[in-house]
Amino acid sequence: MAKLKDEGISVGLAVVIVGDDPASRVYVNSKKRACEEIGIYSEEYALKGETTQEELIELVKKLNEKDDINGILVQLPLPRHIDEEAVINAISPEKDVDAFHPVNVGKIMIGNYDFLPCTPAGVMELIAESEIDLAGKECVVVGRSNIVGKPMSMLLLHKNATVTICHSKTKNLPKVIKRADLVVVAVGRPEMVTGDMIKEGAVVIDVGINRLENKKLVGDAHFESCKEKAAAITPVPGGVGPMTIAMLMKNTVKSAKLKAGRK
Ligand code: L34
Repeated sequence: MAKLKDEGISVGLAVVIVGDDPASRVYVNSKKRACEEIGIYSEEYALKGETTQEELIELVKKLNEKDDINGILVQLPLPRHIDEEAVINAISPEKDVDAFHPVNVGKIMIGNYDFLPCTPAGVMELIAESEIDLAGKECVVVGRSNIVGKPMSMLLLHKNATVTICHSKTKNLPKVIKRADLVVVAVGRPEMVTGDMIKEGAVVIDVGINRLENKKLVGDAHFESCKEKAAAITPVPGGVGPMTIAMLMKNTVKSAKLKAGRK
């Protein structure tokens, strides 16, 4: 960051949160803290739950024009009366550090992109750091959300994996998971993948974050039973979640660099 400052590049992130979802509050606070730690200027816009879609889009448009802001993050989920797609579409693709805008989604499909969505990017970083070679590997992604499952599958494909995407209509899910060399679970169902479902020596990446009634935080994989058979497994908490935040920082810095390059 000091090097960027020397080059006259400053980095700024706007974080927008609507309503008072407790989990969103925790994540947004972590994002702001990460900005502080690495020297990114950040602004928080905490809007009331009753905020209208028009008001939110108005704010996004204002942030699109703001010169000291390189990244705009509208924390999801939004209250039900707001159309998330309309809000995402309003974000300038150059400031879309979540990579949710259709322009950025399209670029990822083609494989020539500026930003990757933070959670799948964090997973790829963990895989690379663990020196796992994906070429020709059987990868099973459980969950097909626009935020995780779909882009995740595309990134694995870019690394030459053979990718299977599973969802609620998939027949015999345990059988599909069993053939995976690497399984990514992102469905939001506490501990649904158990040790008996995975292949010996598989890699398990757990994207789920579920808070149980006793306040305990668990993933979509049953850690204790999977750990016995897996070659590697990500814990919850302390696995994919913090990587998501790290990748947001990376995207925001990249956005500032790209802007400097365009000048
Ligand atoms: N726009 N909305 C937008 N961008 C995102 O990238 C997100 N996401 C998801 C929800 N909505 C979003 C996040 O930031 C999920 N997510 C996220 C970020 C951080 C963590 C979890 C999810 C995280 O730091 N998890 C901690 C535990 C935190 C706790 O105590 O609840 C962990 O160690 O996993």
